[in-house]
Formats: sequence, structure tokens, C-alpha cells
Amino acid sequence: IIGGENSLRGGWPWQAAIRLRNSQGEGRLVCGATLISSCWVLTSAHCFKRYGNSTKTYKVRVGDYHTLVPEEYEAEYGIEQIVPHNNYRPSTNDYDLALVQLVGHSGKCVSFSSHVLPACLPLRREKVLKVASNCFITGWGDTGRTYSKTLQQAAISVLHKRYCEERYLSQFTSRMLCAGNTQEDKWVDSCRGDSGGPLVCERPGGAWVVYGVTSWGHACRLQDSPGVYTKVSAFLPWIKRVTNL
Ligand code: 4AZ
Repeated sequence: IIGGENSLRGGWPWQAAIRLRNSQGEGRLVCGATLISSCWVLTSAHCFKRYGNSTKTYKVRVGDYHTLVPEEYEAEYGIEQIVPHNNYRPSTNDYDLALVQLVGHSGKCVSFSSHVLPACLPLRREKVLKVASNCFITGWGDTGRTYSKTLQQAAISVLHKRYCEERYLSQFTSRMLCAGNTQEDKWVDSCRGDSGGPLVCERPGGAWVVYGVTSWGHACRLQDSPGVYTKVSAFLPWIKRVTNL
């Protein structure tokens, strides 16, 4: 996250991380993800481009804040199944969404706690610009110098789609959200390593809804190059079909 700040421990309890299983001890960060139920996380399909679709390659960590310090709420799960969207093609950014099922039994995988909870899904075709305010992106990705060891957060504005259409032309589709911060003095963006993680907003009433999944952009720090997020509200029938939620 560029232009962010340290989050509070437990402040974003649906934030998950997809990490490599078998590399030198720690297992490096591959992508962010969002817990949407006990056994499913939402992430972007392009997260599996580099290391492939084999479940054995990865693990999913929940409840984390500092990546190098073992913490009370943090836990890791194996992966039962990786389901990238069928229409995703690695050569474009459209349909950049995947569901990851965790290993568990009889519908229970992650145990929820104060620091580990799912985010709400949006309603079908829900318009984030109409209903939501107070939006944030979160992740352990590039801060401009290095990946962050602590979970970063940044307030971000969902922008009118025209803003991205003008800059990204036909690469920007109806299955994407455009977000950034247009203040001249403070540029906020997601970056390498944040992909797959959430763009959440608070609905009136207080529910936190995952409207976007961090997907792509021209750069992380260029003023005027907003970030592009997969629009979750365009994929609800698919999410329900795959997860049976
Ligand atoms: C990336 O390389 C990446 N600012 C993620 C998000 C954005 C750009 C690049 C959007 O994973």
C-alpha cells in the first residue's frame, strides 16, 4: 500500500494472505485475500499466474498483523481447492477473481474470533458509489521501498468509471472498479503484493462490505493512474454457485 499507515491489530479481521508453503522457512507473500466465510477466501485470479494453480504450493494465513512475529490470533490453513474464474485469461485483466477453499471438515475451517471474521459480500449489482462511504484498501504489499511487515491501511475513494475509462480505454471493463485518491498532496494506491486483497467500504448501518478485489493499474505511484479493482457485485451468482453460500 502506497500512502497508507499501520492498521490496528484486528482492525481488518477478514484480511488474509496467500503465502508460498515450501520456501525458506517463512514462505513468501504471494497475494492478499478476503475471508468471506469459514472455508472460503476471495482473491484475484492473477495471483496464481506466477506459481501455478496447485493447492500444495500455497497456504492461507488469517489473523495476522506483523508478518515476522507469531501472534495470538494468527493461523494458517491448507488449501482444498483453487477456483479461478473461467473467463479469466492471463493476457488481460478482465474477470480477475478466484475463490480459494480452505482445508477443513463439515463446512468449518477457520475459527472466528475478535481478530478473525468474514467481510460481507455486496448485493447483486449494488452500486458502491451510491451506498457506501469510508472505503479502505489494506495489505502487506509494496510501500514504495519494500513490502510492509505490518498490515497497512489507506482510505481511498471509489472514482467514477469515466476516470479509469479515459486512462485505460477498453482495458477497463464493466467488471472493474476504479479507485484512488485524487488529492494532489497525498497519493494513495495499492501495489505489488496487495493484489487479491480487499477494497472494503462501510455501509450505512455499519457493515463492512468487500466491494473490490485489488487487481491492476499502470503503476503504483503515478499521480493520475488510479488502481483497478475487480467489482465483486458483478460476480455474485458465480460466487454463490462455487461456494454454495
Ligand atoms: C501489482 O503489481 C499491482 N495500483 C497491484 C495493484 C496495482 C498495480 C499493480 C494498482 O500487483
